[in-house]
Amino acid sequence: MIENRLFVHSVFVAIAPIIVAWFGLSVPAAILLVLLLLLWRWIVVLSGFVMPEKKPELVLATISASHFVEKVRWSMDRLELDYVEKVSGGTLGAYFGGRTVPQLKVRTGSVRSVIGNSAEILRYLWGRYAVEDPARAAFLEPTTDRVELEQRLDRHGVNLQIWVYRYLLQDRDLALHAWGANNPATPLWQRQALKLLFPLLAFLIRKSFRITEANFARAVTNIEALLAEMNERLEQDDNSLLAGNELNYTDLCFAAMTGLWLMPTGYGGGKADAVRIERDRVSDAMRGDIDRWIAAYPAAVSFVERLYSQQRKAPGA
Ligand SMILES: N[C@@H](CCC(=O)N[C@@H](CS)C(=O)NCC(=O)O)C(=O)O
Repeated sequence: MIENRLFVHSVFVAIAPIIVAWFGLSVPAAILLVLLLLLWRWIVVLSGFVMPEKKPELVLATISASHFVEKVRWSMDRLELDYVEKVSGGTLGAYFGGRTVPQLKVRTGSVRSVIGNSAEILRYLWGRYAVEDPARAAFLEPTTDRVELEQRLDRHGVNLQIWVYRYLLQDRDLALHAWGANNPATPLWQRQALKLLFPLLAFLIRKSFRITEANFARAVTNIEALLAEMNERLEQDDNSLLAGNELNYTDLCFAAMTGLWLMPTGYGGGKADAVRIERDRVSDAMRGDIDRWIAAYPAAVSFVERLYSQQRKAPGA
C-alpha cells in the first residue's frame, strides 16, 4: 500500500549522487544523506501500517487491447466483481517496468498482493470465489483437461502476438492506436511517450518476440493448426471446446484470443472500444489472413461470435 511513497523515495535515491556532486559534499555529509534516506524509507514502511494508502480492493493493470487481459477481464466481469481497471500504454510497462499485463492487485487490509500471468490470476479468482460464490465461479474450476487446454491456448496467444506485430509494426499509426495512444483512458504522458519512443519500442518488440519472416511463418502454421483443431471440436459439440463440459474459462480464453483478429462486437466488454483494430483499417495482407481464417474455420468463428453476443456482458449490465 506504499507504492507511491516508495516511488517518491526511489526518485530521491536516484538523484542523491547528483546532490552530492552538485554541492561538493564531504564524505561525512554524504554518509549523513544516506542515513537520512534509509530513515525516510523506514518511515515509509511504517506509514503503510499506520496510514495505509486508500486503494480499491481489486485493481486490474491492463493495456486495453490485450487478448491476455481480455481473458482475465471477461472472467472478472462474469464473476460480477467490483474492480478498477488501470490502463497503461502498450509495451511501456513491460520494457520500463519489467511487468506484463494482466496484473491483478488485491488489497487485504494493509497488505497488497500482486499477481501476474493470466493463468495464475484465474487460479486466484477460482480459489477465492469458489468459496464465496460457488455457482458463479464454477466456470473457473481448473480441471486437468482445462489447465492443459489453457496452456495450449496461451501459447496460441503468443503466436498471435508474433502474427499481429509482424503487421502492426509496419503501420506506425495503427500500432500506436492499438497501444492506446488515442485512448483517453491511457495517461496523457504515456500517450506522448508512445509516440516519441515508437522506433525504440518497435525494435524491442521485434527482438523480444523474434519477429522474423521464418518465425512469422511458423506462428501462422501453429495458429492455423490450433484453429483447425478447435473448429473440428466445435463441429462435434458447440457447447464447449472440451466435449461434455459446461461453458468454462477455456472457452472464454479461446474467444478472447480469437477476438484479437476477429474483433467481434463486444470485445473487451466496453473497455477496448477505443483501441479496436478494425478490419477495414488493416493492410491487405493482414486482412487476407483474417478473411482466410473466417472462411476456413466457420464453427470456431460462429462460436466466438455467439459467446461475445450472448455471454460477454459489460460490467454492471
Ligand atoms: N503469460 C502472460 C502473457 C501476457 C502478455 O504477453 N501480455 C502482453 C500484452 S498481450 C504484455 O504484457 N505486453 C507488455 C505491455 O504491453 O506492457 C499472461 O498470461 O498474462
